[in-house]
Amino acid sequence: MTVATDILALRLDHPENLMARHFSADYFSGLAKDDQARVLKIIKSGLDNPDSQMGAYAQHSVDYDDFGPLLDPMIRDYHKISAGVDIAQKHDWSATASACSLEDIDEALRDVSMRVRVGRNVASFPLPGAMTKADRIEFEKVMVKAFENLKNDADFCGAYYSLTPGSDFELKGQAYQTRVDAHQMFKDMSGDRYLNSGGISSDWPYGRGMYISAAEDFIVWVGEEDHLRIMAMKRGGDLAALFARLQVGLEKFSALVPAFAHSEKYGYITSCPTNLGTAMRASLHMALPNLTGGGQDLDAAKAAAQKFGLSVRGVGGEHSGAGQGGIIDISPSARLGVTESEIMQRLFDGAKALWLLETKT
Ligand code: DAR
Repeated sequence: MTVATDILALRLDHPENLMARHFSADYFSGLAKDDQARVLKIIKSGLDNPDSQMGAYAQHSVDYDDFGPLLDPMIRDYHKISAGVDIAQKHDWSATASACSLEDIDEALRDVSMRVRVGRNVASFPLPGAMTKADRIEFEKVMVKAFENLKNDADFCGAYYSLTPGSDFELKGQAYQTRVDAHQMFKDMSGDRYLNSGGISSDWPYGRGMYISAAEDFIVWVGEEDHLRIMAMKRGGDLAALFARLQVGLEKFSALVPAFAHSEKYGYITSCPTNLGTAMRASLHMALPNLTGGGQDLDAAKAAAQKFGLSVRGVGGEHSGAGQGGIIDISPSARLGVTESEIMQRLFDGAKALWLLETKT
């Protein structure tokens, strides 16, 4: 059996696997041997895990340009951008200057859990899937230097916790688990079969850690699916304040670290093509007991949310179920071809539409 025949079979059994859907045996066979080897690493996750949605993780920032005939159709399919439309990612945070509060929808939404994160990868390092253990340790050292500076900032002072065994900042055992349970630290990546196949969880837990502000409302993950996941979280309803917190923290942190991988076309370069563009995921938790059948039926909420460009997941992250009382995590699906301000507005509009559905049900 060849890769091409394996993928053809995969395409028939798993039509949702975008890598299998768009893989071209002719294109692949026309590549030089070393490029074929690079492509096999990029698509390994989709081959090993037939139930993949995208089925590929870039290994180097240049992969998106070097293997455009393979990756661009997958990216367009996922992000719903047709073949004839130019992709030219723009960035705009200006909406954070205007009021945008969930309380304007309903008083009952004045105290919800909100989070917004962006992925970033430093251009001078391989993407996480291709990093060696030495790369991961070196990368963390570069970030620790930046955090030493951030600690001196009145608004973002905090502490760094490392998962690297023997680190001066080592976080382990129950202290680690407490941070995971609080949704502040990421869980053990070595249990994720997709990330394992993509090389992203290699050398776990070396080179991994998190910076958290004293107020515990600004966090930087080091060494997760992207080099960095930079996030702000708040309880309340003030989406503009949440986004502004991230915007300022991101500006300050970005000034302390080497340049991020970015392209005119795809915006911020990420491991997973699903995160390209803004690389932003903005979400909030809403109790929708009617729409979720008391938390038993996430699919019903997913179907309702999809109409408003929202994706739904459980409150425990990707692949988790609804929480107590039908609490779910809602988030605008679009990352590429929309700006940061448009994502904030879509989250507000989507939350309003779902809330109206929930309260009239
Ligand atoms: N499991 C991979 C990733 C899908 C999107 N989620 C990310 N990137 N965390 C798949 O291709 O299904």
